Amino acid sequence: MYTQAMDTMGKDGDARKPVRSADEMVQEERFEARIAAGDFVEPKDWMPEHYRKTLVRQISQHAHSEIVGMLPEGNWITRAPTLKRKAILLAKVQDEGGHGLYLYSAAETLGTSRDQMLDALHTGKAKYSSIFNYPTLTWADVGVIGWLVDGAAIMNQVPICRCSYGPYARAMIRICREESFHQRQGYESLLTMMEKGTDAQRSMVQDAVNRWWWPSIMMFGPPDDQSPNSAQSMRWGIKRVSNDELRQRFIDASVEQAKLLGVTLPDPDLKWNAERQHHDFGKIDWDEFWRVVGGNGPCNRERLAARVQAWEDGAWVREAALAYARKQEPHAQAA
Ligand code: BYC
Repeated sequence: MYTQAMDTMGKDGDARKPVRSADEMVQEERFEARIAAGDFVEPKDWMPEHYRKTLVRQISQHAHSEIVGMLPEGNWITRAPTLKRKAILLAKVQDEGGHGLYLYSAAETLGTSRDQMLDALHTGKAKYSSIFNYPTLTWADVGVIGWLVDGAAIMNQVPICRCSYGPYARAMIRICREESFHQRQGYESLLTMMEKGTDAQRSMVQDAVNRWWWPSIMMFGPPDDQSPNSAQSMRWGIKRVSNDELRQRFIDASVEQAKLLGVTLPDPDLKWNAERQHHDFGKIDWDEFWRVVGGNGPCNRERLAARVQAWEDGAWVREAALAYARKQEPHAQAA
């Protein structure tokens, strides 16, 4: 996500903003009209450079989140309590890998190679979701990730199925279907522990909820008035619903689910506001959020080191695939 370069591109008052030709201005007007009409933009269509860069930033960050997101839960595959839970968890973690691949492919259609995106991740230039920098301490964390983290992901991602960029929107349709299964399996696993488990298991669930609640509501990003990318992304139909509105919808839905589950959400200020027809909630610790986004969360170093190690361990696979492709080339040309 080459963050600074992208933040400054094409903003008003930027001395480096290129002077637009008459042709470009016409193309830009046509582009804006298509966005206003709700048309999808496709890879070969003309698009403003800042639109392209915003998409590469968001889609690659999203892809990185999926593959880094495999790590906290992957940590529990060998320790799942039953064969059924192990099979479910294996399938879920594999799905996340698949989501990463659809998203890298969607970002590649914008002209950035997968190697460039992965290099940005491995060198710490690219962001990925803050949530995956927290540790999974007990088996209940796996259920809570399904319920809250995948639940937050769905809330954020369903509107992206209507994103103005076609390949991203289409990738999100399949991803959302799979995320829905992920959320249900998490909730069902927690419900089983709450209804049929021991007191120790019930307190394990409550402890996991206490640790994941605040990081989950931070996933939606900074408040709207401190979100530098929101206004333009909303105008371009990349984002359809604002960070704060999605966060509020998620909180409202989670309160009801927590009641059914029999757990307490760790926020003494959480209460129904009849006038707003929404739940009020306590102050979010944005210092913690920015610390984690800035690389100083509990597991940032461990997560990045695991991804770099996986990349290095996979070098022989990439070399073998390239050697095989080179070997096949003369046959392909002859055919
Ligand atoms: N963590 O202007 P803003 C999953 C950054 S995968 C880290 O509001 P934007 C799952 C933001 O990038 C879930 N950074 O930005 C996988 C920006 O910095 P840059 C991932 C964050 O883009 C496996 C700066 O803060 N979902 O669910 O308009 C297992 C200012 O923010 C975060 C997606 O990626 C964060 N939480 O809005 C289980 C969805 N929030 O880039 C589950 C797609 C903000 O300017 N992405 N930042 O340097 C989006 O919807 C939007 O990019 C966001 C942020 C709402 C996340």
